[in-house]
Amino acid sequence: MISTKMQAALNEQVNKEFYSAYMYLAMSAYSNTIGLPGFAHWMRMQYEEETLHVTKMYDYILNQGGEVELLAVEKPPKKYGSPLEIFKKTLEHEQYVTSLIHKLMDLAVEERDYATQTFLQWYVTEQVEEESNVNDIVAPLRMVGDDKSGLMLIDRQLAGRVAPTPLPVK
Ligand code: OFO
Repeated sequence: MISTKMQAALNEQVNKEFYSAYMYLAMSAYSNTIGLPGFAHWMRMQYEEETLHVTKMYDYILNQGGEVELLAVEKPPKKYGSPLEIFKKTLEHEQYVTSLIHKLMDLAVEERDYATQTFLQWYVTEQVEEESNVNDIVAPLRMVGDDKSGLMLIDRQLAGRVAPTPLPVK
């Protein structure tokens, strides 16, 4: 069982995860438009991963006897600037999501909601990985700068990202 306040907070986070998915799909489309198919693929995989973050939380609310309320998803921007700016915006976004997860954890601790603390630990760990993955791309992008061949090499590497493993439905 979860409190009404926790239920509302988790529903908010479902919405934020939906926004993440939506934004990465927009970044994928944009990357295609500017001729970077590897970037577009990476962002498409990130979109897939965010949808898993959505449904994992959705399932948890239902499993705790709560009510899911799907809120309106904000429209993401259409353009994201240079290849480096795309990933700098990605990093900023993931840092923001990490702060949201930490706020949720604070609430779970305040409410002595042990089940939700355990559940959220998965997201805390996931955010460390998300930020680290993006940092690993920002660093070489900074290094290559405007060098086209360096950029093409990174694009080819990003094209190799594998699809996320589906999470079990509970
Ligand atoms: Fe759901 O982790 Fe990214 O936003």
